[in-house]
Amino acid sequence: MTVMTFAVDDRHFTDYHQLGFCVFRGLLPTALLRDLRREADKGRAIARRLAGDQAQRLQPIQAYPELDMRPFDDLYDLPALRTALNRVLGPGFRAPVDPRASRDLMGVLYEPAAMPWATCWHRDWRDNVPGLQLAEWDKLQLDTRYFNQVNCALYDDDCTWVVPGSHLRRDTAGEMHRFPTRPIAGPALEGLDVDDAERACMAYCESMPGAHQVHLHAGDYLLYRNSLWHLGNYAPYKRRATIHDGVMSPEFSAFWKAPPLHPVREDGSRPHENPNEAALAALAG
Ligand SMILES: O=C(O)CCC(=O)C(=O)O
Ligand SMILES: [Fe+2]
Repeated sequence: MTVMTFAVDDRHFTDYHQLGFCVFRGLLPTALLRDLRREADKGRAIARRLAGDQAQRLQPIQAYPELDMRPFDDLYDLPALRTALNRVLGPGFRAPVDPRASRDLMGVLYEPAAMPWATCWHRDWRDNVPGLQLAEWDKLQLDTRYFNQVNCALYDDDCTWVVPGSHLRRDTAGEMHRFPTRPIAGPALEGLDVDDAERACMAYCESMPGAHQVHLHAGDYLLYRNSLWHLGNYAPYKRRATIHDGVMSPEFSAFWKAPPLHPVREDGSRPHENPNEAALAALAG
């Protein structure tokens, strides 16, 4: 049996624009998958040495000379990937997409060694960068030169959950009521053993209206808008090595390097805006 080779089509374009994500199924050739696994598995040991048992990422990988960057560069140079990114993102970028423009960001996501864990539900930047000027994020939410993120799975990966279509709109009443305050609370795991923590994380994932679990197979490439509601849910027994990257335009690179933050206050913090303060007050009547 030969492995099917990936080719982009209209479905990827419509999924990305309508749902906020699309999957390039089986993008990685087997030889490249093998080389990437070898380097990513070395990276897991480095991440745990540096950050302990609960380490969940190593980023940027180019900062670790022990890792051979060649397979990661081979991924960037895959003709099928360039073609696909340009088909899906090219019109919005108004210029050819340069996959390597994110080389200084590319990382790898790993499973924690000891305890289950889930990130909070969030839209990146808006909810997880305290101090961001949300009016600026609002202006860019629909601009496809910004907020493009990648999870490329080297092992089967069902950690990522999304709310399809949420990248196109503001929060629904159900979403606002589920997470009325900032910072957004993650699952309550304090004092739980490994099994209870796993169940609590899953209940948290499912508690979001419209939540959808993304299932990636080894070699799949997920392109998504990190402006949609999403999270990562991790169990120690689910081996994970997923390349985590952006697709950077010059505009998004500039935003990343100097995000629009509120000025620092006297106490050294920046105001963490609640995007729904006015809407929640209006709903409460
Ligand atoms: O682990 C994942 O797939 C998602 C991670 C994530 O959302 C984040 O790091 O902001
Ligand atoms: Fe995120």
